[in-house]
Amino acid sequence: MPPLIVATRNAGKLLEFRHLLATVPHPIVGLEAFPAVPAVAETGATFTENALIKARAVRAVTGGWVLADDSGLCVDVLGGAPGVSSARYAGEGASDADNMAKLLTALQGVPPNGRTAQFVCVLALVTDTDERCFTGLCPGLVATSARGQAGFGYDPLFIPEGETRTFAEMTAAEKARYSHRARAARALADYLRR
Ligand code: ITT
Repeated sequence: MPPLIVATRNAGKLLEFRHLLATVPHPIVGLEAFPAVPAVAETGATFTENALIKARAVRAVTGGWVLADDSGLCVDVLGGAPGVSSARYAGEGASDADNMAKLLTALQGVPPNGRTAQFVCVLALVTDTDERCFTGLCPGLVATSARGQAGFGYDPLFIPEGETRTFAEMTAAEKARYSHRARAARALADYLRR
């Protein structure tokens, strides 16, 4: 089985993929094995467009089977922001802490029941013969302050539906019961096993 090259520079995502795709019949390889791969500009207007842009760019350099993830947090009262701009919500090169601080400020005064949001993950798989996307969604609420140390990105602020803890207060296996990435990865894994 050809290796699956995971086209991400986000260490938190790569760690989750190693866990979520542990049973697929392909070795999982990160971008550290391909230093020639340049940074890719995410110029698309949707998660699907950006996932395909990243996967195609890495396939053009590596020639291998490539999996790319575009994901983000869409907050209802903010009209879906930060959405596809989640990684750079507080500006180019912003840290997770900067992005969370901006989100908390944007939601100042919004009561808990008005803080509905969903995490979205689109996975693009590009192979010799195929281009295919898999989507996963996770509804929940944005907390009023950051809680927990685990995970990455907005995890300390996101409480998935049916829980009282944030993603950052969960183990990787607990987060995978709910997460947008786990849902998309399950659809991908089913496809790869077929
Ligand atoms: P790559 O493009 O290299 O994969 P990135 O971090 O720039 O890395 P995205 O453009 O897809 O990735 O941005 C997604 C952002 O959304 C990410 O930086 C997080 O801030 C947030 N995000 C996505 N999934 C998340 C998750 O499971 N938990 C917390 N935050 C998440």
